[in-house]
Amino acid sequence: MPNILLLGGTTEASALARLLAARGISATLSYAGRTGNPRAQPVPVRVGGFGGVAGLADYLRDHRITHLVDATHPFAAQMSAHAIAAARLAAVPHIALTRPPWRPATGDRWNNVPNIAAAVGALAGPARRVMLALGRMHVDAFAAQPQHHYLLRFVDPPDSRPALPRHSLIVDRGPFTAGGDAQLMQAHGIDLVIAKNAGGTGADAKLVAARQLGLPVLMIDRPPAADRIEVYRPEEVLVWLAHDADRGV
Ligand code: 3Y8
Ligand code: NAP
Repeated sequence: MPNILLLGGTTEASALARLLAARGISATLSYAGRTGNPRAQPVPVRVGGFGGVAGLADYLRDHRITHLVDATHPFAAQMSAHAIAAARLAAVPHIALTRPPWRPATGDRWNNVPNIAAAVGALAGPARRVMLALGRMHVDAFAAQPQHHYLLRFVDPPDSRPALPRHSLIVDRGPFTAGGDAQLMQAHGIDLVIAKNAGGTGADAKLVAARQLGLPVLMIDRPPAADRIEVYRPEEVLVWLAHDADRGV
């Protein structure tokens, strides 16, 4: 009988959890514990780190996990690297459920940068009104460009005031809508949007809104892809599981 560990925190992970629950396939969804009240799931949930590669390999053995599905975010590079290493150590089949990177469409005004530090560097110059839709984890890096007014959007209220002298803070969780994001950008007089190339449908509203308003986007490219099997749709994970079952795993 399969017993899946699903590393979650994304729309695709939640969609796969629903498919597994509907088929009565045993699965546990794992959150890092980054947000206060993560979405409820139709399968058992565990929250918090595993304690590195060794901790995850122990978890796989101790809980008799038969398949490891990494459905974390494309920028969760450390978790994904640990998943590959721990699956190998524990000899557990591993697959990544991810989403293709966004590609610019007609009318998009993108400027691609390789990482957060390069995005900060690209902000040198006169004050602008910048929508920083990166969540809470990377905000402090932008204190190096304090001249701008930043519109911040966090999932949870921050424990301390963000270290940016001029900012507005929205506490809201996605998925968002293009209409809602366009209204937000106009209300705050935004003239530049900064986004991570997360891919998927839960965070692309701001890109559609920026296109509609003719605003430039500073797009942060995702870390280089790891050497692993990748699928883009939850149904493909079920095919992969069935294939393993045929091989009598
Ligand atoms: C804790 C679990 C689901 C998953 C929903 C998706 C869609 C809505 C849009 C903007 C961009 C951002 C951020 C975002 C979106 C989905 C998805 C997605 C982007 C939750 C969740 C967890 C997280 C972690 C969170 C990070 C943050 C990133 C906010 C739950 C709500 C900016 C990513 O300390 C923090 O505030 C941490 C924030 C990590 C920053 C980052 O580094 O990217 N995601 N987001 C997961 C865990 O503990 O393991 O609370 O329910 C999940 C979702 N957030 O089940 O329906 O993309 O799948 N998440 C980005 O795209 O750049 C918001 O504001 O426009
Ligand atoms: P990260 O930097 O790659 O991981 C840092 C450490 O956090 C990992 O080594 C691991 O700790 C722990 N961790 C990460 N994901 C975990 C999970 N699903 N279950 C248990 N432990 C986890 O990851 P991150 O960028 O902080 O992202 C954290 C979580 O937020 C991920 O689950 C990711 O999917 C989610 N996220 C979602 C979005 C989105 O837009 N949907 C964006 C970013 C992040 P140990 O080393 O102790 O095991």
